[in-house]
Amino acid sequence: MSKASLNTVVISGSGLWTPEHIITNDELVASYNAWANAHNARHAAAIEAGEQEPKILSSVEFIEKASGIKQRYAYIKEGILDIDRMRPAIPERPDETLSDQAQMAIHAARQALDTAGRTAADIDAVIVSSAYTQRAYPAIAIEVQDTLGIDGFGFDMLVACSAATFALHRAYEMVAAGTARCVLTINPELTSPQVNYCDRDSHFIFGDVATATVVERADTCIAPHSYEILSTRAMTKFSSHVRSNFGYVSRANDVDPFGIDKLFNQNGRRVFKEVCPMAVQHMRDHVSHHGFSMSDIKRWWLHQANLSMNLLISGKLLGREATFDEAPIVLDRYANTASAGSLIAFHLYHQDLNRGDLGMICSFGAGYSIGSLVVRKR
Ligand code: CO8
Repeated sequence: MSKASLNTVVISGSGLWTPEHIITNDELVASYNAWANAHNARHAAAIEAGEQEPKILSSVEFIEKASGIKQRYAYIKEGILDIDRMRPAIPERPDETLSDQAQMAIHAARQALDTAGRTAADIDAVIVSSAYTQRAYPAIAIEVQDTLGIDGFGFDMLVACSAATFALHRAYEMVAAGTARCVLTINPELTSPQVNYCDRDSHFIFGDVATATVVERADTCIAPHSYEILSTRAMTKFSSHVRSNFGYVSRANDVDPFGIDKLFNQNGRRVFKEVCPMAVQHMRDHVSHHGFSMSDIKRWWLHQANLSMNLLISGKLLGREATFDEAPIVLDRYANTASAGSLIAFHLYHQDLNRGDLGMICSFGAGYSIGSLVVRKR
């Protein structure tokens, strides 16, 4: 979009809802190992006969070293560590009750509205964007819109780990073009129902959280901390190396809609190798497009999937190791929260920047997909 005839657009508020339940690596590994031992005992004869591979045990040391993750939050902890269940026990809610994701979304949305100094009356559109939505329709966004008393319209969108930045792109375009004055984007990342807690390679990766962002015209902004969006950029490149086949067609396929391939699964090594260079190139090009150098960027609010991934990417961008101040890390506490990671980092670490400071918000993940925004503190 040419900026000539467009409104100047800012991020004026952000919100973060953190579930009250924590699962530490110790707890998770103890549960997985107890499950694996019980599985191996149950299948001892087949394992002994060489007809089946035994389940190998998980380790806290591996998880922390390979990922940097020390704990994760769970929307509902009950059931996840139960070796006879290995998934959260989330009761189905009646249609008259707020859905789980709408409830998560509303906490974060209210905080984002407060920090922007905005009320429901100021919002023209609500976008709920995340790696999954718990139902197809009515849209979670419309439920949130109704609960908060917002006029206008709402819709849901899915772009896996880039859902939050891609939603900010849509919000930016609407506000820039004048089709909305103020847009609320929300990312209720309820990942735990899709984690295969019986898979040693991925049982530790994800956590639940919700983030929200208010995007509005610069000339209406009254927030004490706001960031002009200088530009947005997106790219996608098809890959099956991060995949979930969960979907409504399973019923017609006559297959188990909750089978192993329907849950999150990945070739983590391949993803690491393929996504890191793409993300570096993407951000380098985006920053350079403005005539800025990488050292002009005061803060990199990066996707939070893996600590080594973030250190590698920020190191390649800066030509040296980035400090916490330059590229804050939240995944030790939050784990990978799908699309919310970069916005958790933004929410927790943005108020200390000075007027004129430049920042980059960038997410990368399944699809593959990469979304970024270059922003400047006002
Ligand atoms: N405990 C002990 N050892 C283990 C474990 C474990 N839990 N798991 C694996 N190992 C072993 C392996 O067997 C292997 O052993 P060996 O060398 O003998 O073969 C060794 O440890 C090394 O294994 P890996 O090569 O797999 O380990 P890595 O160092 O590559 O680390 C990671 C694995 C952490 C998965 C890493 O590759 C990674 O983080 N990659 C990036 C992944 C990524 O960013 N993916 C994007 C996912 S997010 C996304 O886009 C999806 C959005 C949807 C969200 C939905 C949520 C449900």
